[in-house]
Amino acid sequence: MPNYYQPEIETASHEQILAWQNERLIKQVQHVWDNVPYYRKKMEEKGVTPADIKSVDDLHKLPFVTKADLREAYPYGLMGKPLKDCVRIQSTSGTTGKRVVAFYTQHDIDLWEDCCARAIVAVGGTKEDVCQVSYGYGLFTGGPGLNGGSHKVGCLTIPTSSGNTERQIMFIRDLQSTILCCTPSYAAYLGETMKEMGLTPDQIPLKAGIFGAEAWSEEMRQDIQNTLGIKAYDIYGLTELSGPGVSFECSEQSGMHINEDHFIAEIIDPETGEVLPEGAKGELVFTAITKEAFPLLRYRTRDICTLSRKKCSCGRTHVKMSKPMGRSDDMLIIRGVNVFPSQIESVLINAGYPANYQIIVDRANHSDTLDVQVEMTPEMFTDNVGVIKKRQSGLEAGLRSMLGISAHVILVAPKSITRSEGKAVRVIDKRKI
Ligand code: DLL
Repeated sequence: MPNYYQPEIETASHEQILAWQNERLIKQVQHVWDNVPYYRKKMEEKGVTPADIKSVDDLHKLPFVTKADLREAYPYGLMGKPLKDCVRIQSTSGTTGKRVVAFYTQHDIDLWEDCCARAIVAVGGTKEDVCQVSYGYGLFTGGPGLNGGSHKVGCLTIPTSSGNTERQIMFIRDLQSTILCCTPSYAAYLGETMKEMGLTPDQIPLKAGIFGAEAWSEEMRQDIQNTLGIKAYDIYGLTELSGPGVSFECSEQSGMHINEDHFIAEIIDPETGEVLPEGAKGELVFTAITKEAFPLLRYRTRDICTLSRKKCSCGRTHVKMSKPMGRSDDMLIIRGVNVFPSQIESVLINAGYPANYQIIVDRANHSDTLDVQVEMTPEMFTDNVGVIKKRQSGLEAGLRSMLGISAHVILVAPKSITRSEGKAVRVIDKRKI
């Protein structure tokens, strides 16, 4: 028997979902027109008024909102409610430029936590479970979002936040945590530390993990599942739209159901802005149809993925998005070739290396250079130069066939690449400096 948090919504017919979307979109466009002068101006510039939006079919008439708009309108310019009606802000972890600050009414928080509760129930969570939330708390949405969802499900919630890895493991064992929520790179690090402590998967009570906030490959999923002895599920979201729980994986573990009663998804060509048909790869765009305080319409996420309406064995009817294959602004162009960090990760993990790597792009003699530093596992560690050279050239051949360009691989000692407790830093592009 599959588990749903809100069965009547999660398994609603496509017609019902469309009816909700149409009704909420019309209302939301009017709300934004009346209360967000910044976006109203954009609509006026495009010659659109609320009267032109009669259903989801008219969505394409609306202007996009981009990160540049968020920066320009920072901090209050895109708010749909007066500050006195807001109860919380969250903010992105962005390191360049102005941070995104998102506002929430109590109602917004309530709906966001429902989305996170759906994700927890989808991995088998019930009030019998102990849910350890090891995403960062504070301005980052990971901790607060999953914390709220876990409360709604009625799990015993352990708000460890990230960091202090040995204490995390102590709580997992002493308090018998069954569900772990953190970034996939931190989950991998926890697994590595447990192994070093001599713990085997059967000594760890965890059964499921809800991992997101950064891209991770199928290979990394297998790795985490094996070391922790759990099922590892993906969860996606972004601060601009609430946080985690915009979409989540179910028992099929093949793509994430988008909560379509709250978010309308489109895939566009990132170059032209043209809406692409189902199944095409492109940039994900979201329209938030229930948010009050920060009601973004047609927000360009920069995440590249595909959508699928194929029937899902879990019984959920909401459209599924693939794992993001990268961000259009994360994509590296090296010697004219498009390279996504996830492609490099697949090659490394397929060859038996851990997901501890760093990609360093630079420029020498007017040509781009691509170095990939990869950690050896303790088992493969050796100081035999011949063996290391052979392994490096093996990986270089694998990367050349995956990427179509050559890369220089440097194998480094175990544990020499700094571990992340939140989102991992995978790419250092020195060309921009
Ligand atoms: O990362 C929200 C979140 C927290 C999601 C915890 C899942 C779990 P931001 O910091 O605003 O919000 O970053 C949003 O992170 O546009 C994607 O590029 C990336 N991202 C989020 N989830 C995934 C995922 C949170 N499952 C940005 N796979 C998004 C790949 C992801 N990338």
